[in-house]
Amino acid sequence: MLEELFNRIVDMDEEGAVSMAKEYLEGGGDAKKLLETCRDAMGVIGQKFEKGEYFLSELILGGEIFKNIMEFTLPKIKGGDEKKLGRIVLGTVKEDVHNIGKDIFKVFAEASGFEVIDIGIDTPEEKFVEAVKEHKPDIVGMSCLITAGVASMKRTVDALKEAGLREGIKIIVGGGRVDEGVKQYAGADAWADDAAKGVRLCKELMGIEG
Ligand code: B12
Repeated sequence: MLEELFNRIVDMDEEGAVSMAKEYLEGGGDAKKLLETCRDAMGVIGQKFEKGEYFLSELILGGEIFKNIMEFTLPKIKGGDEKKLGRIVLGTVKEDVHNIGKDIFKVFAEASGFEVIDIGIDTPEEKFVEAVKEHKPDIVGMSCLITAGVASMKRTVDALKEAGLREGIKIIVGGGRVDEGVKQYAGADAWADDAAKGVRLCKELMGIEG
C-alpha cells in the first residue's frame, strides 16, 4: 500500500494519494512509515525537478499533497520526543514577498526531519535576530528572489553578528536570486537554488551524512 502511495505522490495524483494515506492510517498503519514514504516521494520529485523532468507546478503540487497528508498524520505522531535533525529559522528577507520557494523548502526540510520555524516574508533583520534569540536554531535560512533582497541578506547577517549570535549558527541562503557570489557577499555558509539541494546542504552543515 505504501508503495502505491509513493507512486501516487510522484505521479501527482493528489486525491488518490490523500485517500490512500487516510485509508492506511484508518487500517492501523504506522504514521511515521507513512511520513517516511511521503518524504521519499518528495525526494524523487525534487530529483525530477533538478533533472528538469518536473517543473514548478509539480513542485508546488507535490508540496500541497505533502502538506495535506501531514495535516492529519502529524497529530498522530506529535507528543513523542523523537530526535529532530536540527532546527531551522526560515524567512524571506526584507523587501521580498515571494513565498512559494520558501514554503517548498520548508516542506522538504520538514519531510527530512528538520524542525522549521517560519517567520514569514518581507522579514526585517531585527525579526531574524529576535527569532534566533527565542528559538536558538542550528541553522538560519533566508529566501531571496529579487535583487533588492541581496542587501537585506547582508544586513541580516551583519545584525546577527552585532547581536553576538553569528558564531552559534549556520546560515544558508536560497532562492532564484542567490548564487555563490551572493553567498559570499552576504557572509552566509551555504547557498542553494533548489529545495532538495538546500536540504542536503543543511544536513552537511549539521555534519549529518546523506
Ligand atoms: C510568482 C512570482 C511573483 C509573485 C509571487 C507570488 C508568491 N506568493 O510568492 C508576485 C506576483 C507577488 C511577484 C511580485 C514581484 N516580482 Co516576482 N516573480 C515571480 C516568479 C514568476 C516566480 C517565483 C517563484 O515562485 N518561483 C518558483 C520557486 C519554487 O522558486 P524559488 O523561489 O527559486 O525556490 C526554489 C529554490 O530557489 C529553493 N529556495 C527558495 N527559497 C529558499 C530558501 C532556502 C534557505 C533554501 C535552502 C532554498 C530555497 O527552493 C525552491 C524549490 O526548489 C519569478 C520568476 C522566477 N524565475 O523566479 C518572478 C521574479 C522573482 N519577480 C520579479 C519581480 C521584479 C517582481 C516584482 C518587483 C514585480 C513588480 N514590479 O511588482 C514584485 C516584487 C514584490 C516584492 N517586493 O517582492 C523578478 C525579480 C528580478 C530581480 N532580479 O530582482 C523575477 C525574477 C521575474 C523576472 N524575471 O523579472 N512575483
